Amino acid sequence: MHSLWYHDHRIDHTAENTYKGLAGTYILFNEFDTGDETTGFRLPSFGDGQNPNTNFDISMVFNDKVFDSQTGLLAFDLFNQDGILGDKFLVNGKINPVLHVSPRRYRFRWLNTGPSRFYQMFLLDPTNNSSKSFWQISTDGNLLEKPVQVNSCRFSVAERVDVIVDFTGLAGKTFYIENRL
Ligand SMILES: [Cu+2]
Repeated sequence: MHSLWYHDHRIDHTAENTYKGLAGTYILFNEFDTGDETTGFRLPSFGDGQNPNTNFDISMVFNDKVFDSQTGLLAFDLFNQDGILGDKFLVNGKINPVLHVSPRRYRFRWLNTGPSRFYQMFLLDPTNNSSKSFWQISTDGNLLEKPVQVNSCRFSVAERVDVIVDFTGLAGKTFYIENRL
């Protein structure tokens, strides 16, 4: 067990309350997946989870939302039972945020909190429109037996994938995490 999450589960209000942001990540380490890249599987270090100089293990909570064009407030139709597709994409509560990384390996813990959209994420180099490959190391079940090199990851609502992206030798470059579903 590694990348877990929790959210409000009030009956008939789960989607709405999660949509409002009542959700969080819950990370577990053990003697193999230690959070310290000098021990165990040597996955990128978690550090204290804050300091960008020691934290190379980063949770990214993806969701998409609708904002009322008049008020700018979050919109959610309580009577729509068919789901909702947002036109704004958020990571950790911010629309289209930027993450500055060092030219090294990172672990990204990707979670889709929905409420309805499936994602297939690519790491895109906009200068030549190519996608950069990376390593998938888990499904939302657990770590995979071996890392798998992929060009994209697909994950549906409430699912998680952990990936390793190596930015070595890519100083000064920009990449987009792009959903193509
Ligand atoms: Cu749940």
